[in-house]
Formats: sequence, C-alpha cells, structure tokens
Amino acid sequence: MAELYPDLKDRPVKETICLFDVDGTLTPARQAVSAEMLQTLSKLRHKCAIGFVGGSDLPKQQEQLGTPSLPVTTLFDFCFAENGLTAYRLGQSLPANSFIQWLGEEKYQKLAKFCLRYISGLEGLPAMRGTFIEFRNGMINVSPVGRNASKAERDEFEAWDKGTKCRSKMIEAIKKEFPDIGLTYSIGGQISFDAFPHGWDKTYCLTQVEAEADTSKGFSGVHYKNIHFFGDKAFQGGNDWEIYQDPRTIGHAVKGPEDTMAQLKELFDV
Ligand code: M1P
Repeated sequence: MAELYPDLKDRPVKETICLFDVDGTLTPARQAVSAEMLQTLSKLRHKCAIGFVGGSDLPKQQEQLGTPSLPVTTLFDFCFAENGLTAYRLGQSLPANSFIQWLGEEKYQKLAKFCLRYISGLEGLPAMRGTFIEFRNGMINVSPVGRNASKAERDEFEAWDKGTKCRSKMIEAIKKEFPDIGLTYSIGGQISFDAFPHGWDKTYCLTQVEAEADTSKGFSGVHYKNIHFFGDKAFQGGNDWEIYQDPRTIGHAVKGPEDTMAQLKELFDV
C-alpha cells in the first residue's frame, strides 16, 4: 500500500528537495532498486521532497523502481523521465514536450537513416540485436548493439566500446554530418547514447521544480532554495554533469547506490 507523507509545505526540512539520477545512483545500471534504498527514500520523503531525474523513459523507471502494485509515480513527489520531458508531480502528469515536433519529420528521418547506415557499417560489433533507435517523447536513444541486448550482451558491448570508443566516434560522425541540427549527444548508460535538443538535458527538470513556488498554477507555493542533486555521472561528458554543476543545485557525486545511501545518512540522518 502507498504510504502517506506530509504535504510538500509541511515537510520538516524546509524548502528542500533531493533529486536523484537513477542508473548507478539509486540502482545498479538497468537493474532493480534494493529494498534498503526504497526504505531510505521513504524515510527521506517524510523530511523533504524527493524526485528522480533519469534519461530513460518512464516504463524503464517503473521496471527498476516500482512494482506491479506500486507505480513509480507514487514513490516520489516528482518523477522526471527523459530528463523531465515526461514529468509527474504527486502522481499527476505535467505537460510534456516533444522531440519530433521540435525537430520535424524530415530532419529526423535524415538523422535516423544516417545512424542506421553508420551502424550497419560497423566492423567487429560483438552482437547486433533489435531496436537500434528508440524513439521517445523528448529524445531518441541510439544503440549500436540494439536495445534488445541481454545483460551479458550489454556487458560485452560496454567492454568493446571502452576499447574502440565506438559511441564517441559515432557521435563525432553525426556532428560532422549535421553540424547545425541543434542536438546534444549524451552517453548516460552502457550500450547507447541519447540525442536531444540543446538545453533538454537534466537541467530541464529544474524549471518544474521552480514552478512549485507558483500558487496561481495550483502548486504548493514552496520555493525550493536547497535543490540537492545526486548522480554518478557528474563529470564532463557524463549525463549528470549539467545539473550537477548548475548554480541552482547542490551537487553530490556518488559512486553507486551504496554511496548514495551513505551520503543521505550523513546529510539527513536517514
Ligand atoms: O539512465 C541512463 C541511461 O540508461 C540507458 O542507457 P543504456 O541502455 O545505454 O545503459 C538509456 O535508457 C539511456 O537513455 C539513459 O540515458
């Protein structure tokens, strides 16, 4: 059963929200969350607001963080999937933004065909599985091995990519072919990279956090002055970098879920 939490304005640690990356921060990459982490988050939610901001889409976060009887949107005050392009506040969806509307079908198809041609020309890929481009609401996700890769095939691709720099080289090739397309490319996980319009990185979700101060829109009126962000890819080129070093946030670099829990214990005694 879903637990009851104080209203956002009544949480004892005032004007404070903790935002978390998902893969490598709340869970091991693409794996399920532990019971201990869920318990820690629940304790924290009694003290301040909590949210996740992940590059993946909501069905993947549901798989990793939720259970069939507990939707992920009930476990956090704010759910920011696809960097916040798909957002939920207190279980209710907020207006979404669209990658395809922004880019247009014609440019998108040119980009998609280039990616598919590039992948088909790669030599030495350890495996090729299905879904080389995953089309999402706020971005596309491109994977040379394919999103249908198994756990073992993911690990194998990741090791191969470390040696060959396949993903970085592919991104360079796209940038050369489409110098003015206005997209940012981000390697956030093991087997793929995300492509989204400039500025639609994880900082995108901060606008929504700031909007919480606006009672005229039906929000709580809380002005979050302390926005903590926890992420494992808080280095230049990592997909947590922009939000980690944004002046609006207090950034915490973590080494993995255990470290996240240790830092929360230290900061909030949970
Ligand atoms: O959350 C980090 C990344 O997780 C997945 O990456 P991969 O499948 O390569 O491990 C993807 O959902 C990606 O979009 C996301 O940024």
